[in-house]
Amino acid sequence: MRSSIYFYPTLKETPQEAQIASHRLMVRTGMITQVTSGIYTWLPLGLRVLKKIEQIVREEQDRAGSLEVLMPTIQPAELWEKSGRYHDYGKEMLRMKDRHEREMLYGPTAEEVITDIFARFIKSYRDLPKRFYNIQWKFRDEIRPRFGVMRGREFLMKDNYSFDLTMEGAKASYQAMLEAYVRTFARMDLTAIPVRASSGAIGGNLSHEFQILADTGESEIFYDETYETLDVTTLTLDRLQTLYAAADELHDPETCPVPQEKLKTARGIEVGHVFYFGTKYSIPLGAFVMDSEGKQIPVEMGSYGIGISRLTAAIIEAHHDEAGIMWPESVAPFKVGLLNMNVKNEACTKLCDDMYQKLLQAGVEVLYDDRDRGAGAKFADMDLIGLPWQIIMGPRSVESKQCELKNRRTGEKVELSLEDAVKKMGS
Ligand code: P5A
Repeated sequence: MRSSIYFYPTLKETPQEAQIASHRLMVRTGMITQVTSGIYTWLPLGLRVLKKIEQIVREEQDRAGSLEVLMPTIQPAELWEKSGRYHDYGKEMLRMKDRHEREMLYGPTAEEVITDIFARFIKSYRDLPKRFYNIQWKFRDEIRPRFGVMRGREFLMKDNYSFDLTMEGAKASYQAMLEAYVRTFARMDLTAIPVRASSGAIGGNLSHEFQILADTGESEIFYDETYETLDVTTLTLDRLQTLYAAADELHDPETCPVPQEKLKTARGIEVGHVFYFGTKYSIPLGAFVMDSEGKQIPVEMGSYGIGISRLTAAIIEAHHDEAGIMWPESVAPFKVGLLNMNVKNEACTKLCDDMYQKLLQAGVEVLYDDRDRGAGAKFADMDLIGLPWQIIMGPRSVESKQCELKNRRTGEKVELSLEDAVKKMGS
């Protein structure tokens, strides 16, 4: 992509309304722009990141044996009356009426919709287990939307729903999702620790939040120091049950089993939340299957969320410095920025144009800064938007056929031939 035709309105100044680094950087790089409180437009650069995160989440959900569906954003109140949540959900739910005066809502989550689908199509234990997931916009009329997309009113969520015949089966589904989550966050260079949580409006008695440790996190978490040496990649639900880590609302200093000197406290960003709630929705919504003896059994369910739009901000909280963002390669909007330091020099521009074509041919995602701007502004912009690599070329490259390759994270710079730079970026 050529910068001259792209759209990423970068800002030098810190926007006043933004209190945390990720919000400031998302606004300053032109990734998002607010439409109204808690509601944003994703501009081209931000959308590329959102799509990459979404794709990683999707791949790991598929790998864990889940089936993707796309449920609507608008739901009928009727389904929520059946589950009993329509009145309980209160002001967080955005309610509306259609032209026939039927009560509708913008879905804050989709337990009712998916359970109703299950009830209509699946009748036998032979069809279990089943896991369906959905990547769709949700709306919650939060009292205090803040920190940009970190706590929005409209936000993108991955929500998975598991259906099993028995409680053991449901626990296996829960375990499969724990594993999928650890893999998902690791692919984004994030360490998210699962902590016990209350299940709030979703319900049930077993629930974990995945928290990324960050000073700007909204939740306070308390955990046993052994957590810090834990290998989360081999974490099982049983092991998790024996360890103490709790979010603020569940932590009671009186009953906490961890001695004071071993108890750590930190702030965290909740990027995922998993729940086991048994038959809370299957009974009222009629999701029963016939077991091997012909008996009608209500299915055992769980639901598993990931805040996809929140993750863009959480990744920035974990990966930035004073100059800007430092994207992990897996979610970077482009892998490399190509900087033409003198667009007025015809030979230099021709060489850069060729380099751009070669990078594209090698399948490299490249943002080519071909704008007529000063060197300082170009460097600052490229550091700000934080692509993992920068290839810097100027009139000297015409003679030498060399460029400078800079690693955004380490700041390390090497001189190498144009050919080698293409090879390195393409591999
Ligand atoms: C699990 C999937 C649920 O809604 N039902 C379906 C369950 N869980 S949850 O914890 O309420 O939300 C799941 C994740 O969504 C993100 N999230 C938000 N992101 C941005 N702005 C918000 N206002 C917001 N609310 C929730 C979080 O990452 C949360 O873990």
